Amino acid sequence: SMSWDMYYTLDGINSWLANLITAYPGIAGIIIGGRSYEGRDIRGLKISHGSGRRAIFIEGGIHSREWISPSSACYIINELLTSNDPATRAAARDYDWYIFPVTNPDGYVWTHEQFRLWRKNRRPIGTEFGVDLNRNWNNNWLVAGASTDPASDNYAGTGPFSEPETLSLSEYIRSVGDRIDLYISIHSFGQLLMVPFGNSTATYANYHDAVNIGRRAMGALSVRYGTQYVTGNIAEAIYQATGGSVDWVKEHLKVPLVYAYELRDRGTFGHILPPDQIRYNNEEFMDSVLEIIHQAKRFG
Ligand code: 0X9
Ligand code: ZN
Repeated sequence: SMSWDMYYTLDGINSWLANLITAYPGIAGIIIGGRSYEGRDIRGLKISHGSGRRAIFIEGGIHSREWISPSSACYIINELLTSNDPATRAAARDYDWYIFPVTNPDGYVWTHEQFRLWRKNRRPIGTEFGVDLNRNWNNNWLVAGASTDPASDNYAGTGPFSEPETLSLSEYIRSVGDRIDLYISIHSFGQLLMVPFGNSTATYANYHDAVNIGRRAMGALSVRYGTQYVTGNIAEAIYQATGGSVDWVKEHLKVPLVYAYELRDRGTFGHILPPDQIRYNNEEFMDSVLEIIHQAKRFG
């Protein structure tokens, strides 16, 4: 089983997932959200206690240096399969869960083997490398907070969905489609919970419900260790940035609840979050996801 005081490599995460499908046959199954530029599978886990349920979709590790993101996605998987907590067990049984801990596998391997702070994928573009996979989705592509310079950390790519990771993952998400009740994109750092859109503070049908549910979830997150998050629209809470996954999911699939997390911390350690905070971060994150589910039922 996974320990929550260290970060795992891609191989470590993948063999842990492989062990789970053996340990939980008929409940946990490997899903493949496509393939990376360098040919790695985008591997995830579907957890389902029966067919035809509404779905919760969780995408981690699109920015490879944000190591706490895959870890927290794995923690959710582990809780859904092993917890005895009644709310967790109900959540596991009530939904089909689609969880991809590492949606940028090439970048993740690069951060472990060559350069700890690598953010983008690893496609060569001229003499440079990498597209920011959270600027490459086909929604307001290149409109704000994105670069046309392949040397930039915010390079948006050669066109919308120019990258195999975003193209194939988006097709996978679309295949789950209107069964999705809740979509979560996990990033770090900053302790923020954000709702679409990335370039506009304009509201939409359930905008205020989404923010209210988010605020309550961040209240639940703070209970265990007092960790404070700020909830709000992306453009307001962090900066304008378009071409991100959550904007595409909200705009094109009309998913009712769509959130992007920026997990711990607020900058003391930043992307190099010490391993002794992994467990606390992941526990409080799980608390907040359960509260989103609980609140979503109240708001309908
Ligand atoms: O810049 C980003 O992509 C995210 N921040 S990070 O520090 N993790 O890189 C913010 C994502 C907000 N979501 C969208 N702009 N769609
Ligand atoms: Zn990020």
